[in-house]
Amino acid sequence: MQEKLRIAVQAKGRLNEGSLKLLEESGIHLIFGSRNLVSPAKNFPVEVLYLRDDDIPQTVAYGAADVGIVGENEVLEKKEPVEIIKRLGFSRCRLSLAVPQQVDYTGPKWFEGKKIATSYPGILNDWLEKNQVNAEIHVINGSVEISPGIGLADAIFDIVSSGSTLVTNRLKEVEVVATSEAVMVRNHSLSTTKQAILDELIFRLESVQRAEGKKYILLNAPNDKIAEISAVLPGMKSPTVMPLAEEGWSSVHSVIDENDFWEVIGRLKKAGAEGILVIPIEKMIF
Ligand code: PRT
Ligand code: ZN
Repeated sequence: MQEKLRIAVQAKGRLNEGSLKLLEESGIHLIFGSRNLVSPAKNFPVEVLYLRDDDIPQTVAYGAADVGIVGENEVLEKKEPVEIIKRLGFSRCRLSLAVPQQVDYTGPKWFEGKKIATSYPGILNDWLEKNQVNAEIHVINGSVEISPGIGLADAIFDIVSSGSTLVTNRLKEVEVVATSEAVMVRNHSLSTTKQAILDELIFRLESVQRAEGKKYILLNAPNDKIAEISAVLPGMKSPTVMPLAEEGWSSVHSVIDENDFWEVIGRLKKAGAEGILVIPIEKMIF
């Protein structure tokens, strides 16, 4: 039987959907059984192992999985010897210290002698040491944000995304200690076969990532305007220009960035472009 690359993903929670979507977009179609712990893929030598996110760094470090998709915060916290090979751009958040809104925060020294509730004692401890602050770390799993309100702690150190949980609990963010996003981690020693599968997987992921935020644009233009229009279109190389059946007109194709989209469209119209079509791009391979 052919060797398979085993990928650990979160079984359920915030990372699950993004992780599976990324694999799907990379052409890895999983076969889901009922209550299966492992899903093989239909057409690619990988299998997916479902775990709690907290267990992913260790599972990859010990080699029970070869690769994992996990929040960077868990990698930072667990300090397992895994290597981050790709930043995946979803589940972005930050790890911050927050204090009750009425506190007059003066800087890191405010935390001296205080009690801080968190599920991330390792990262917090590093920050306290770096800032030479002695504080008491109170480890709790879940509902960290309610601790100051019920008198369990003076402050919290937790994940913040929109910030609304802090507001609801009358807390304010005072220090951003780390930022995080979903990352792909790998075990240090993979067999040659597994390494080759991983290389192919990374190649596919990069093709998908490259296409994100990019649009394919087609437009018609009179031949004497093509130079001006081409100057507006950055594209991958120079735009593709093809003659139309109608004499003196061409069709121009290129790739544009979604961020510059409306500005580019405006300039193209001004330069004489007509019949502009914009199409999503699934993958980009150079
Ligand atoms: O069961 P398992 O252990 O696998 O899951 P879990 O409950 O530990 O993790 P889960 O699914 O909640 O989160 C998985 C990962 O998503 C985290 O490790 C982060 O990398 C990332 N992530 C991104 C977040 C958030 N955004 C987030 N907002 N994880 C948690 N939150 C929570 C946070 O703890 C706080 O309670 O949401 C609240 C804050 O959100 P805002 O938007 O109100 O600021
Ligand atoms: Zn967890």
